[in-house]
Amino acid sequence: MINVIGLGYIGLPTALMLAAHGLEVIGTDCNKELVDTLKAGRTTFKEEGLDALFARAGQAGIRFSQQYQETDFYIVSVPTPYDKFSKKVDPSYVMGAVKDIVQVSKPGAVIVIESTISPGTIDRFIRPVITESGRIIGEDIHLAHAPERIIPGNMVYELLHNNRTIGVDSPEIGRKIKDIYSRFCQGEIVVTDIRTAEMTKVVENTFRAVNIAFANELAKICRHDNLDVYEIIRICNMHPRVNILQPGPGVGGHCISVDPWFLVGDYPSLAKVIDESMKTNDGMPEFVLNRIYEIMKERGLKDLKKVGLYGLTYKENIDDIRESPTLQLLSSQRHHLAQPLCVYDPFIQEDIVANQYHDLKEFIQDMEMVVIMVKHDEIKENMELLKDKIVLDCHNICDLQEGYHL
Ligand code: SAJ
Repeated sequence: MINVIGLGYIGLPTALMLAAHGLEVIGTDCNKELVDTLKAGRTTFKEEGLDALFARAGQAGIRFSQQYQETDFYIVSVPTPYDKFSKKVDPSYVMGAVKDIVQVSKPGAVIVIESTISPGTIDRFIRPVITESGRIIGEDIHLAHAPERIIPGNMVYELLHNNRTIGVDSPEIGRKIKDIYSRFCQGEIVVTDIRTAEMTKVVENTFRAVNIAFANELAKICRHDNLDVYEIIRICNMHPRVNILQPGPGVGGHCISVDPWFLVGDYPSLAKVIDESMKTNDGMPEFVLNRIYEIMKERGLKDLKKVGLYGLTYKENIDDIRESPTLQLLSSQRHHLAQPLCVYDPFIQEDIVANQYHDLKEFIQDMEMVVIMVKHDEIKENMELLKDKIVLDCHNICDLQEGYHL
């Protein structure tokens, strides 16, 4: 039996996928409300294909509990927040989970940590937790790191098709873990050591963050000279060895906007390009805010209540607002003591910010200027609503005659 600890964005789909592929699974989470919701037959967030997978796993007999189970295989996918000031990962949830597992685990149990951790976390924080409990690593308990790689918005597909990395202390445990993930994973599964697995995960997200920062910097350079950054990137990407990502209003989510900071936090005198890149990305919401003020001045707009931000989530077609560029922009605006801009997002039903709308038509009708912060399909399908509005398109999705770009 597999006990999946932590049923959030990663743990839940992983637990469901394992159960749907014939393994006995119990999902554990300390949040009673979350466990009750799952037991009542409802998923806890929106994701393409998740409800269908939930139904399959339910038929296969998946169970949910607040209790850790006595078994010999654990997957840990609890949150790893980071400290904004020290830029270091907070491993306390992972440490807590491992501490609780060793109280109940069977001899020789395997603990696979899927949560993203900074390189060295297992040696520095997790191994001591096990040693202090009196258990011997490699005999009573085996540790592994199999970092998750699935992208919100396409998680179910990527769980099935992405390649995976498994970091272990011994090839034998690597084979055992590989057998389990192979039940559903159609990608290649690489077995390596734990330090390498920790590093690869953070490096993958850092690569993407640096590439996006490069695109954002190009957007600023092109703005300075009134050049079309999208056309320039499109043409450059026709070169066989160039692949530049897209500029945007900021980088959100709990991965690309967080993980690279672990390297800056741990190697401050070495991670220079990464540090600058993260600062560039973090500066984008403020850049958009200045663009808004600039356009308002040019068009003679005075009333901030007539300026609306379309989109609150950190990216398109999902309901996750963690580190969202729109929230960052609103927070910058608060520093300027300005009246808050209006906001609308089809994926956010509850009121989480001031001046929030819940109906697209009403929102656009009330605005003179609309800023596209998130490229949800909804706005792409309703472009005609924007025809008499001043539009600042931060994603190059509108066919703008007279609109504005980043
Ligand atoms: N973004 C841009 N320009 C782009 C692409 C993205 O500005 O060209 C912005 C998005 O709008 C968003 C942010 O970057 O605000 C992050 O979005 P994302 O789609 O790039 O990535 P995440 O954070 O949703 O998921 C990433 C993925 N990592 C990589 O692709 C290397 C995913 O595979 C990881 O599993 C995930 O992080 C994670 O959990 O670590």
